[in-house]
Amino acid sequence: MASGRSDRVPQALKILIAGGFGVGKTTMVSSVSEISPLRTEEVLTTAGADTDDLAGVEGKRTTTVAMDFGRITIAPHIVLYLFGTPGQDRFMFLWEELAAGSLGAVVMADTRRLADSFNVIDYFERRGTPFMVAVNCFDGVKSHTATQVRHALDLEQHVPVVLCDARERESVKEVLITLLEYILKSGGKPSSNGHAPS
Ligand SMILES: Nc1nc2c(ncn2[C@@H]2O[C@H](COP(=O)(O)OP(=O)(O)O)[C@@H](O)[C@H]2O)c(=O)[nH]1
Ligand SMILES: [Mg+2]
Repeated sequence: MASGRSDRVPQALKILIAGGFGVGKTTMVSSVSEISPLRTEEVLTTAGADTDDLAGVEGKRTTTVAMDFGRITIAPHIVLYLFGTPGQDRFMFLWEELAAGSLGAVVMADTRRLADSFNVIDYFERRGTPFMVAVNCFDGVKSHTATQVRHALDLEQHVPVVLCDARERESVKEVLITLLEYILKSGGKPSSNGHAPS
């Protein structure tokens, strides 16, 4: 019953927006947030040139060093707090703090650099956090189908895979609704390390 279902869901839900470097996480949080997104971007410097692979995102001038934060009211009684994670592996030590109390995660993927998603997917699988994959179609080019991406990433059948445009608010809302429905199906419990959503 719909009313019973909403009773079980906390009003403020913490969602992670994760994925490799330059995949569109900051863009996604910015395009959907009702508040000015908190960003912690730093200008990319030559010092990071060996570590930060810019192939495919040559126009990228900044990088997220701690997190992006945004908020969206997705239904009258459901507010999502979005936490974008830093993309580079060297910041993964921050993830446990970010993941605390989260209900689920969107793993963004770029089909030109799909291998960048493996670590992230592995992290959520090990943690038992419900996640979905959102393929950011740069410039609207749907070069692969969701089914192809599912196979390439070796995802289980129940993991939602959708194509999206991180710059489009409606597209991002669809992604978040897909994740929310998936979380509800999976039981909707906050991530396991004892922190409540804040
Ligand atoms: N053309 C195009 N550019 C995009 C799209 N999404 C992100 N970008 C650009 O790609 C770069 C990386 O995006 P960003 O959100 O910073 O990636 P992040 O490292 O995952 O936070 C930025 O220069 C964005 O403006 C898209 O859908 N199409
Ligand atoms: Mg970013």
